[in-house]
Amino acid sequence: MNEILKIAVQKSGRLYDGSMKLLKECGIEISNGNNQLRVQAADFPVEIFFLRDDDIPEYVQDAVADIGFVGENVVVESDKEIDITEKLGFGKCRLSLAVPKNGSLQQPADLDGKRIATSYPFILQAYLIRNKIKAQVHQISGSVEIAPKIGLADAICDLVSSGSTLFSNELKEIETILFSEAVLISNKQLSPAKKIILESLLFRIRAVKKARNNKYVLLNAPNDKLESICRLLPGMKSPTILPLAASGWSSVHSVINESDFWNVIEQLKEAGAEGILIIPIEKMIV
Ligand code: PRT
Ligand code: ZN
Repeated sequence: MNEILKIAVQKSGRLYDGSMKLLKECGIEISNGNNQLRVQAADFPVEIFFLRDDDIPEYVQDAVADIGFVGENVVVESDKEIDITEKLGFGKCRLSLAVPKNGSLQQPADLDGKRIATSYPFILQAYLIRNKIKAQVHQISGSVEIAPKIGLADAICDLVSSGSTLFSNELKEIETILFSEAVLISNKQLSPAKKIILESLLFRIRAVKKARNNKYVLLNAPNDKLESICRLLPGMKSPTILPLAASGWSSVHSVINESDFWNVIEQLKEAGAEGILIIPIEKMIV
């Protein structure tokens, strides 16, 4: 029988859409119209298992699934024997300590002797030991942000993304304990055949991630400005330069990184570029 790689994905919740989008962009079409627990892809040797995110590390450790897409926060908290193989670039958040906005607690050391509510007791306890803070950890499974208001705790340790939950509960962040995003985790004893499928999937994931982080740029430049413009656009190897029908002008094509995108565009304009077009890239293989 041909091998199939079993992938665990969150059944519903914050990571579901990002996981399914990534698989789709990797050319893996899954139809989960009937809300099934497991679905086989038609065009790639993988089977998707839809699970609660908290169960994914254990299932991957125990080889119920071969790999999984899950938040790094859940992986670290679960402390299972698995490999973190790739960061996936979505589901970004941070696990932070937060305290009442107008209270006397200002910094982590002030938490000595205090009570902290969290759904991440393992990560929090390790942080407290590392920083020699003697606080009581109260494990609660949801709505951690209301714990100080109802008198259950003096501070919280919870996930933050936009910060609006903290804001509306009159809490402020005083320390980030962990930065997290969705990661691909793998079982430590994959068969050689499964490793080959995983390598092929990783190749596609990396091409998608790279494309998301880059944009294709097309612009017109007077020939006497080409040198300075090309210096701003190293591209994958070097920019492509094609003559325009109008004499003395060229069209320059290249790739720029999302992170310095606006900065580079401004510099290109200053250097004499005109008619700048920015186009999303679907896949990028270097
Ligand atoms: O049902 P299941 O157990 O599978 O899902 P779940 O309810 O345990 O998890 P879910 O779907 O809420 O989150 C899944 C994963 O998404 C988490 O493990 C994180 O890796 C990631 N993630 C990213 C977040 C957030 N951002 C996030 N903001 N998970 C939770 N939150 C919560 C946070 O706990 C707090 O209540 O959102 C609130 C804060 O958000 P802001 O935007 O107001 O700061
Ligand atoms: Zn969960």
